[in-house]
Amino acid sequence: MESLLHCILVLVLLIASSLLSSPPLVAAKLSTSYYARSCPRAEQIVSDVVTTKQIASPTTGAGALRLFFHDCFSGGCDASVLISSNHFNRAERDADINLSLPGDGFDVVVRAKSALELACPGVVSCSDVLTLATRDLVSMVGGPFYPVRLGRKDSFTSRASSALHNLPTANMSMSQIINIFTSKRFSIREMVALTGAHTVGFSHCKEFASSIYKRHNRFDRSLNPQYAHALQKACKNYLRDPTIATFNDVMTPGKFDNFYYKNLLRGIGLLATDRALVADPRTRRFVKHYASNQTAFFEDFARAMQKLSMYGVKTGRKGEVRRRCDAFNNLST
Ligand code: HEM
Ligand SMILES: *[C@@H]1O[C@H](CO)[C@@H](O)[C@H](O)[C@H]1NC(C)=O
Ligand SMILES: *[C@@H]1O[C@H](CO)[C@@H](O)[C@H](O)[C@H]1NC(C)=O
Ligand SMILES: CC(=O)N[C@H]1CO[C@H](CO)[C@@H](O)[C@@H]1O
Repeated sequence: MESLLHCILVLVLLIASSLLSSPPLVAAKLSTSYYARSCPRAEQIVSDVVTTKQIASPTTGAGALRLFFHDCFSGGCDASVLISSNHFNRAERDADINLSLPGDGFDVVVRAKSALELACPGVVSCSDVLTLATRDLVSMVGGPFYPVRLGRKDSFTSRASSALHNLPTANMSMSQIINIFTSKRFSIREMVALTGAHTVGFSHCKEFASSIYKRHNRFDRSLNPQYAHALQKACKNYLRDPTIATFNDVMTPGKFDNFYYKNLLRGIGLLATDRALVADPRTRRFVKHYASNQTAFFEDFARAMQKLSMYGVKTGRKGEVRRRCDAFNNLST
């Protein structure tokens, strides 16, 4: 009798603790060995394709990382961002905010998926491909390697409006950005760590042009004047040529490291929202922490990416394994 009570107590505690840890039910269904039987070489296949692609096109890593963030934040990591628009539906990737998402990020997913379809047709979801490709690319450009759980299903929907409501933009206030993250249960610290992704990749001039010219005869106080001059030069013709873009991290543009934070402390943050991370007392201490200790940044970034990769994940009948990443299996939906 006593042992039965004990068992029940343990069971209740187990259930309670699984409910408290987030996100409990979905996390239980995903696992690092999800494809161990159905497609044992899945991770290797993705890794091979990603390596070849990144060597040929070094902008791939940043492109995929941003794509992954956008996919997860607009309605969960479910490959909804990969769907092409048609006559009936404006898909997520065609929301205005997505216009600048670079082709290489999409391309690496399509290539990895094609290779997987040859080895194990219809088995590995596009959302898992994007998750794995992003993880591999981050470590390939110098960032931390972290294990990811697999078994995501791909979405049945993709709507442009979802991206517009869920993604941060460079003209938002720090309070608005914090709200976006905390409403999805990401802490301020996790937000600062994830935004360290801006240690790689590019931004187009229109995303920061409004702050690089003098107003009332002086520069924005958060911006290093020499840096502002260099940006003015780089962006001189951006209205005529909107494809002009500059590095997010001018010091080590292609390397995943903590120079993004070091730069911020010296007034060489590119986007207004990057510089606001130093100006705002809610975020400044995390910037200083990561600027002074890359290991601390990598640990927090890896943990936050694992959490991001579980956000809004669909399992079971809530999704499908798409045959092509840019289209639903049932084309009439
Ligand atoms: C905190 C709020 C954030 C804002 C306001 C923001 C905004 C932006 C903007 C405006 C660009 C330039 C896009 C372009 O001109 O093409 C950009 C680039 C980028 N963002 Fe963010 N971002 C944020 C957070 C994040 C997070 C959390 C990640 C990933 C975990 C991320 C990853 C990237 C990457 C990798 C690029 C470079 C893309 C490329 O080179 O193709 N960003 N971001
Ligand atoms: C803020 O930026 C977004 C995307 O870059 C743009 O669509 C929007 O019009 C901007 N909003 C304001 C108020 O400038
Ligand atoms: C840097 O951070 C790591 C991980 O949090 C920690 O173990 C290490 O002691 C820190 N190093 C310094 C010099 O503070
Ligand atoms: C990368 C990508 O898919 N860009 C698309 C964004 O939206 C425009 C217009 O809707 C498309 O032409 C692009 O291909």
